[in-house]
Amino acid sequence: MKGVLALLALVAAVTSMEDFSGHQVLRILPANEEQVTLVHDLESYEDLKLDFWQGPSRPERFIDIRVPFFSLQDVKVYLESNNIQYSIMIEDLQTLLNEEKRDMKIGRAKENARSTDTFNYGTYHTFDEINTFINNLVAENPGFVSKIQIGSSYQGCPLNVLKFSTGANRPAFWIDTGIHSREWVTQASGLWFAKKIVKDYGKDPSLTATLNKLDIFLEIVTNPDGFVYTHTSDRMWRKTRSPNTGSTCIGTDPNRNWDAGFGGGGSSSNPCSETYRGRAAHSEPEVKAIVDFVKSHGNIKGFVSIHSYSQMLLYPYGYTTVRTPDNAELDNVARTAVNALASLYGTKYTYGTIITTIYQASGGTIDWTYNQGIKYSYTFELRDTGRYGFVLPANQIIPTAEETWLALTKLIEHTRDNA
Ligand code: BHK
Ligand code: ZN
Repeated sequence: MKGVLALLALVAAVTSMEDFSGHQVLRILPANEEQVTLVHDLESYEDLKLDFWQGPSRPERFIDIRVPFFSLQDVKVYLESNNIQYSIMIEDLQTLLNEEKRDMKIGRAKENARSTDTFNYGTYHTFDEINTFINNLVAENPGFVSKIQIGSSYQGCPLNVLKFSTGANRPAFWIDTGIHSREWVTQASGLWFAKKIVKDYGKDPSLTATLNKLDIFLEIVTNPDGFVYTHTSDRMWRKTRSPNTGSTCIGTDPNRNWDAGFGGGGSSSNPCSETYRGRAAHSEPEVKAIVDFVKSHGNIKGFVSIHSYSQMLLYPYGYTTVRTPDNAELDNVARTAVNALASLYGTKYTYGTIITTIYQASGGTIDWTYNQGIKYSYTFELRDTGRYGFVLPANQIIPTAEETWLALTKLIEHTRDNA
């Protein structure tokens, strides 16, 4: 009986994963304001179950939308009858996800997760595997690396932050990855950064100088509930997993939940939207934990929040077109950083303010940190530019982390030398 139940539970677990067979990702290129509006109107047809991977758009700027199989004909007819240009970026999303799953199995077979030396950085990992990695890294580097729990997620997962420190009470640099759970290359890069810091300290003169002046904080799984959900139920989950009163839709966009232009343009009041801002600023425990940590620390000088995809390096603001008083400096540092990034594999990044480079977004992380006085506040959008989007093949994890580290290093060095 027990065996039968276990088997049933297993079957249920296996079959509860969302199936994306026949789902396509379309890249749409509106030619003018009228077409932009027409594309955005698609969002109001909730029955189509569209998932805007990138957007909103503006004329001549593409927008990527995941379209379920059952809506494909309707959407394509709509676009064609309105003469809106589009192309198919991903023919069948499930095919990519099957490859991803297979690569994870191969990747796991190729690692010994008992040590961070034999850990496989070139594969995707689960929340449990990442927590084991964190514990191992701390155990291997006593007196240098520690784990701080800054809070708990809505579902009670620990919000773990790695602290790299060689002395007491230093000013600090913060890095977070995975605040949007489906952006898997970011958490994977975070793991690589953690090991890179440990390997280079005492060997690389610049990082050594940095850690003799600054502490580094790194939150790898910033949205654990969402992350677990991407592994168990829906690979394309972006938001938190907190319920919303009066709606059956789950989750808040943790990058619209901060108290910086909260509720403004580029955020939604609809709990079913992927950019739902939440019932109030800092309503999400995952956000509130960072807010409390930043405030109580009181001496964070640089803050980088890492997303994917689009290959961009962004700085404030996202909620307003008003330039910050530090615009020229932030722009110069961004240029230096993206040039360093490109020097390794030629990967091209654009850079600029959030609102001019990507789109208006209110309640975003780095607008809040900047307004708190953290001048060097940046957001990355890592690889790629849309060929694979959120399903970046695992063989790109290490190259992505390596090149991003070069840019991150520029941001950290500038913070070290100027803050
Ligand atoms: C980045 C920083 C601040 C505000 C918006 C963004 C763009 C980001 C978003 O929240 O809409 C795009 C995204 O998730 C894909 O990483
Ligand atoms: Zn994101």
